[in-house]
Amino acid sequence: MGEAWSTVNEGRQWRRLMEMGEIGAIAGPDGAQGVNRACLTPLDRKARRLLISWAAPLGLKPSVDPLGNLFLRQEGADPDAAPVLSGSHMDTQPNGGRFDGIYGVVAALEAVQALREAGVKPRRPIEVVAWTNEEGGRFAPGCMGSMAYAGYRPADTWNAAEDGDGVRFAGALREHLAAEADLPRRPLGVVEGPAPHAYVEAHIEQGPRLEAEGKDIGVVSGIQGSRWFVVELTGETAHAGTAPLSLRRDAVQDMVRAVEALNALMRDPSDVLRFTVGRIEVSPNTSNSVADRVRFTIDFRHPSADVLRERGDAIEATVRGAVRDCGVAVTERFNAQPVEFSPAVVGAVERAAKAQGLSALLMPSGAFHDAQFIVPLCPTGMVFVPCRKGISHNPAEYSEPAQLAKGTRVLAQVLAELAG
Ligand code: HGY
Ligand code: MN
Ligand code: MN
Repeated sequence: MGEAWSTVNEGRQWRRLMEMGEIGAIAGPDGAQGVNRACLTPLDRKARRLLISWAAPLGLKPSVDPLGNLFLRQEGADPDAAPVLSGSHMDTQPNGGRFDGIYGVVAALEAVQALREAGVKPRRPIEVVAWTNEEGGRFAPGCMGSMAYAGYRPADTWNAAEDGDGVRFAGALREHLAAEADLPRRPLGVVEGPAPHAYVEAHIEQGPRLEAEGKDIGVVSGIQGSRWFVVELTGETAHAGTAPLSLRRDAVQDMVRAVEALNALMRDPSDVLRFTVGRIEVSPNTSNSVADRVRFTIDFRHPSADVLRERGDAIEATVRGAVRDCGVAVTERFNAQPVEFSPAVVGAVERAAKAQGLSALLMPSGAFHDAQFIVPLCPTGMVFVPCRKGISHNPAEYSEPAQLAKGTRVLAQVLAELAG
């Protein structure tokens, strides 16, 4: 089996990643090149067609489910056996990099192609998967495709979610499916179809540890929990030059009070807890009118389910206690509990790295991934590769061709083992 992974082709994988990076390319600071490729857009569909064109000569059959999740299936010796799934997402942050998500999809295709070229004929089918809307950048929350696939939420849960232009998720999905009407359809995940035998996702670490500790491979033990909220404050607009401060109902001032109070709630001297207010919308958003509406997001994460529950459940009361003049609405948008990956897959990743003479670090993931929602369905795990200075969600995101190939060789060996 050792030679199976050696046919992973570093150059081919790198060229494919660079070609994908041209679809939605953006210029970042200091000459960095990033990607802005939101889900369910023409750019997203252009990238999917490119992926399908690489898979076609290998005889992989494309299919799309009701959430737009894209599958490329390689039949196994036993076509009735539950498939092994491997992939990630193709959508990016608006100010994203060339590796987050897409690396896991391209690596899964490369691993399947390498196993074919090594003459490996797995017993189980292997399906390369690209999940819809992992990032949650255009439509919140993230992981809609994998959550619906896993039956974690009904498929229509997010129909009313709107993007910055007021386009609803349901409309964007309908347009997307219509544009891909030529592709075969398949039922929605385990809601309507068979559970996979196992799932493995390759991804850049999106943190600094592997590079700092000089390790080739991250053997991912699990993923911390994430909770997303939206806070809406409703005050009263007024003339900036005439309205006395004592009479104002200023939504921005109340937002400041709320964020200050949340900072106190989320204080963590050990710096394990993650708390981010990353998106703020103000109206009327002019310099000489008092703001009557503010909507801001909360992204709160922690590895402990207890901390996630205790502090997360205190968010609404903390905001209400701090706001002085405005109406308050707090809505939870996303709740991903911490997960531990299965020893079967974690062990397979560890063994493959060892067999290939690669240094490895057992570590949790700070970023969430589609794998988080597949855990309840089947043995699930991830393979991390280092990225430069841990930079991600930033055009400067970068990983070396050789590092990415090492991750793909480990993935190929794990897939060969799981697919029998
Ligand atoms: O936000 C996350 O953790 C993921 O990278 N979308
Ligand atoms: Mn990702
Ligand atoms: Mn991401």
